[in-house]
Amino acid sequence: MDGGALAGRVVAGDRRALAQAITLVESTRPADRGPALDLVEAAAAAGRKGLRVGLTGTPGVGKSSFIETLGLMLTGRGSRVAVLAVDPSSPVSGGSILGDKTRMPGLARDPLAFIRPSPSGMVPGGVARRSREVVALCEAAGFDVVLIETVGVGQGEGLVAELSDILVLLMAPAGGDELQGVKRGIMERADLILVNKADGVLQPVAERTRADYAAALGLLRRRAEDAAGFPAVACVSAATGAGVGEAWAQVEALAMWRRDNGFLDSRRARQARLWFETGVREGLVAAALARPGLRAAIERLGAEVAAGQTSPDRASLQILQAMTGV
Ligand SMILES: Nc1nc2c(ncn2[C@@H]2O[C@H](COP(=O)(O)OP(=O)(O)OP(=O)(O)O)[C@@H](O)[C@H]2O)c(=O)[nH]1
Ligand SMILES: [Mg+2]
Repeated sequence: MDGGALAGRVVAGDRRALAQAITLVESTRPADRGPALDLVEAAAAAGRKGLRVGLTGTPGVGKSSFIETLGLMLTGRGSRVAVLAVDPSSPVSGGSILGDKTRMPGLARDPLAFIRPSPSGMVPGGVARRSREVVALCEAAGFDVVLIETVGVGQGEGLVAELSDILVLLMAPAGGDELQGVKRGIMERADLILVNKADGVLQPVAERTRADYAAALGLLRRRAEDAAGFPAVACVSAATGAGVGEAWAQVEALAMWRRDNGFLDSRRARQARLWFETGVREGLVAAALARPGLRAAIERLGAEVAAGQTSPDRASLQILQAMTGV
């Protein structure tokens, strides 16, 4: 396939071409990699930039519902919205429900929106690296906002942080004890924490949860790329739409501040470098493991280590010496 020609159709706004382009980028066939790289580079030459917003949170917290409500609000204003799902956790389970269109019935029918569910059957690192290319394709296709949904478990949140300009963490209303369970890492990376389901009987709980998080955030060190007042925390309801407009206003305010202060560019530059290094590292490991006999040697030494016949350090040194010849 001619990646350059496909890029032209993507940039011209051809949705079928975009879907095809994403399929090419997500392909695991080695022969597709060259055309995919041509495609991504040609598309990037259009120089279009959208706002990349990552959304993470535990399963069932309401990420898809929030995207539906927010997305419809944005398309209602004339913005073009792409929704991507990144699921680095389940190459084994196959199909993912992330980004399931049934959770976004309005957006799925909206001509200004484009929804791409999570690809299945890819290696964890591969999913995220390709997702970065998919985000870039959506921008080249003229989407003003790219919303990236990922489950906030395992590696998901760290990866989505490296895909997005702004990271939003959705939380459920919870009592004080459950608050302790929040992983510090994600609290430190989130730009905006939204306590979802602030409606009905859960509203007072949500408000208390918000106050708890606000207090916890106050203890965190501010990063250079945080505007005054960020990271911020607020209550929303994806179900009623309460607070969603205000939350988006905060996202936009932070994005504008970051843009004006050079942090959007520096953040993307840092991410590009990180993906490069990750690509090299993963490629080296894959190439090394493809060497004849190496996997078998690892298996054999692994069994010896487990049986206490040799130490883990001596065994790994043996493998490395065999590989590098020193
Ligand atoms: N009361 C209330 N329920 C909500 C709200 N948002 C989502 N829900 C419900 O929570 C459940 C999970 O919503 P989803 O949007 O699928 O959650 P998710 O985080 O995308 O879930 P996964 O993709 O499985 O990780 C559904 O039953 C929603 O109807 C809200 O604002 N208020
Ligand atoms: Mg979902």
